Amino acid sequence: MFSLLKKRMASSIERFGKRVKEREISEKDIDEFISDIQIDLLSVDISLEVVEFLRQRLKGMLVGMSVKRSELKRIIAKAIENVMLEILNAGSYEIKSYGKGTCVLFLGFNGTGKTTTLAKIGKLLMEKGYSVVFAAGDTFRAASIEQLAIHSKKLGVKLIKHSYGADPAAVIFDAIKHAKTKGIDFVLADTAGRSHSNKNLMEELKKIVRVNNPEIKLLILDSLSGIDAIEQAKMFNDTVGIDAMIFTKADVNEKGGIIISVCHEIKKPIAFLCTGQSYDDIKRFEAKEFVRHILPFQD
Ligand SMILES: Nc1nc2c(ncn2[C@@H]2O[C@H](COP(=O)(O)OP(=O)(O)O)[C@@H](O)[C@H]2O)c(=O)[nH]1
Ligand SMILES: [Mg+2]
Repeated sequence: MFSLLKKRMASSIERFGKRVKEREISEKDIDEFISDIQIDLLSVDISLEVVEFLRQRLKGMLVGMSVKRSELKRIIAKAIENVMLEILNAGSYEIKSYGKGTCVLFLGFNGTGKTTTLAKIGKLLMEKGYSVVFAAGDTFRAASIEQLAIHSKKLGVKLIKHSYGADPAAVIFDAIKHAKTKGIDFVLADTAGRSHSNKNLMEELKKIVRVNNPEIKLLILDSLSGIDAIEQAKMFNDTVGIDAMIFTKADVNEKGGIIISVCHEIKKPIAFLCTGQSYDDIKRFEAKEFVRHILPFQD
């Protein structure tokens, strides 16, 4: 998982250590370092905007600094770590209860892992002692209701569903009503995958939010979708405002830079990383651990 940058950046940092000629780090040293590393950053889905931000921050932190040759590598690695942590500063995110019937909406493009992640979070919440109900709010894609029904059976969770073609706002409304009546803590609401080209589906999403006023809106992003995820995040955030993001398929992604690019763009916290297809393949996102995992030379 996410090991590509570590390998590629290591040699650029080695070269930086050899290249700095004077005792003081100059602007030119940083520019040369950025040119050296830019392709590697872009190749792991770190956006140009992040590359420029890194250049400016490294200059601000390091230009004029007198450093022993033996220290150079450690100092630049540490500075890069600090910039990455600054970008991920929105921090981690915990799903909190806002009282009975707290509604958590799962949003995203087709196939990003909304339904699978919803089931994983259902299990996590139940392990914490909460009760949950699922709402089959994807009434659009064939077999989506059955897919959620399988999870609901396996996990022993009640499923509120209507038929295909039904209004998802109404399905979720019924689920919230059910939860409030029965004293159930969380409604986990699935939704259909949608993109900006589906104008009707985007209008439908606004209606879901207007009618149900969900306390928590989670955007599910496929980490394999590369820099497309930046546009997806912007679109959902502009349309309904999201609370936090979840990146899936980290288990089959060697890049990981997309997480930094998206955070730089929309400045929202990351709740979880998903690392496989089983219920337990989900872990809380920890910025420091993530940054140390993707960068070389961290102590
Ligand atoms: N390897 C891997 N596959 C995942 C992960 N999350 C979801 N998937 C798979 O991605 C596919 C689409 O998932 P689904 O939940 O149906 O996506 P949805 O269309 O957004 O609801 C399924 O085959 C899932 O098993 C993950 O973290 N890792
Ligand atoms: Mg689905």
